[in-house]
Parts: sequence; structure tokens; C-alpha cells
Amino acid sequence: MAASATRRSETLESIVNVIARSAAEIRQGLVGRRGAVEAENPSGEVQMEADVWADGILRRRLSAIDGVAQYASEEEPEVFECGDIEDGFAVAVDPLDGSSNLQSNNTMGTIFGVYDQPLPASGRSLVTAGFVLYGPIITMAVANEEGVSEYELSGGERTLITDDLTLPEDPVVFGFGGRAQHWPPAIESYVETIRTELKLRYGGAMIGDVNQVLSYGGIFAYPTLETHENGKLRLQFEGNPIGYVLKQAGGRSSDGTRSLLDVEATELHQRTPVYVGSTEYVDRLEAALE
Ligand code: AHM
Ligand code: MG
Repeated sequence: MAASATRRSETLESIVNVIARSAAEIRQGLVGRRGAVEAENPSGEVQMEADVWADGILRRRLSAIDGVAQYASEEEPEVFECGDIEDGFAVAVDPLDGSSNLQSNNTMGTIFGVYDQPLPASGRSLVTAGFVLYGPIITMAVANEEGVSEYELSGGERTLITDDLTLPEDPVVFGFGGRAQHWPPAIESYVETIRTELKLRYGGAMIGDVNQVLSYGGIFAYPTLETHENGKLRLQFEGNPIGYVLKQAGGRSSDGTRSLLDVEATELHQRTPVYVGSTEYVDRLEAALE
């Protein structure tokens, strides 16, 4: 990463602008793309027509940015090389997080992480990360070393709502993924306890659920399961970017024993348990799993 500080910050600004503009196009193009295609993503999950299409838009537009050297997506097996990694960033995206919600017409998102190292990379090499949330309105959260900003998007244009998005002090909500029958006993008893303190909010798209935690405080998890030790979510495309956003918003993340940002990156599509939110609740979760 030999580029000058000015060029680096211009590239980061371009990446965020391109994602905001792509989000407007993605949202509009969801109509008529709610069905599955006859293919699986690299994690063995059914792909929706919208997943493939959103990935195509993001790959085309992000890889064209001068200063983006690698593009990788939850929907593609390999890293797409598009520049000199010695002199550019690697961008990892989940083009449509929660796309199974297309069937029930519920919330979805686009997640992105901009890494300073070739992929797969540690969350410690993230320089910017964030997400777009396709709710009743489109919002975007962007985290960098200065903190977390939230924008409303209209036609791809960003309007700043706050440049200091921080978790509220009194946590209110929780949401845990997977089937309770597959949770290890320690997760089950942790949830038994916190459900007497917090309100359940689970919508089936990590981004929607994480944004509730960012708005109200609390904890979101897609935990370790007895059937799948590493849960469902992927480190490069989901765990790291969301762990970074939560940290910069004053909370923290964990894989059960350590910050997600400290999990060793071994494979592009590796999975990890994800626990993110208010520090007190993530700390208690780790203690419950000890
Ligand atoms: P996706 O990125 O392929 O849509 O999968 C990730 C999603 C998360 O958004 C969400 O937390 C989880 O899958 C929900 O899974 P489940 O339907 O098994 O509860
Ligand atoms: Mg996802």
C-alpha cells in the first residue's frame, strides 16, 4: 500500500460513493428477480437471481475504480484481481445479505469491507466497512478510523444523518439465528437469561437485525450450532465488516472467545460464529461459553 494518503482517501471516498449509487440500482432491480437460479454460491446455498445480479453490478463498478486491486464476493468462488495489490485496496462484499427475505418481502442489505491487505485478510486490516439497509427507506452506515456515519440514500445520493453513530447505553434488543434445537446448552441458557432483560427482534437478515442493535443497543448473534460449529456467516464478507462497524460504534464483536477482528483469516469463504453488540452482552456471552 504505497499510495499517498490523499490518493488513499480519494479511493475510499470513490468506493463508498459507488456502493451508494449501486444500491439505488440494486433496490430498483429487485422487482422481477425474486426467484432462485439453478446454481449454488461457494457456501453451498441457493442463489437468488437478485444475488447474482447485484454481485455483477458491484463487481463491474468497484473493480473499475483506480486504486481497487481486488474484488471478492460471497457469490463468487475466487478473488477477482483488478489492480496492483501493492498499491490498492481489496474490497469484499455480500451483495444481498438476507436475500432469502425476498420471498417474504422483508429487509435485506449490502455489506462491504475495504481491506488494506490481499484477501483473505484479518479484520485488523480493514480501513473502512459498512452496509446499506434496504428498509422502508435506504440507509447506509460507513465506519472508518474516525467513527461511524449514517446516511439516508435517495437516488444514490447520500444525506448525512449523523457522523457519530454510537450504541445507546441501555441495551434493549436481541436476536439469535439458527434453530434453538441446534444451539449448544450454553447458548440456550444465555438466551433464556437475556430474554428476561431484552426484547426479541429477529428478521432473518443480519443487516436488519444488526441495525436494530445499533439503534437500540443489545446483541445479535448467529451462533455456533451443534450441527455447524462455525455457524453460518462468513468472516470476510459478514463477520469482519460488522465486527468493525460495531467496534467503531462503541460496542464489540466475538467469535465466542475473541474479537472477530482477531480471528485468523485462512480461507475466502470461511465461516465463523458471530456475536456482536453492546460490550456488556458480548462479554457475558463469552463468559457463558467458557
Ligand atoms: P445470506 O448472506 O446468504 O443471505 O445469508 C446470511 C443470512 C443473514 O443475513 C441472516 O442472519 C442469516 O442468513 C439467517 O439465516 P437463517 O435463515 O438460517 O436464520
Ligand atoms: Mg449475508
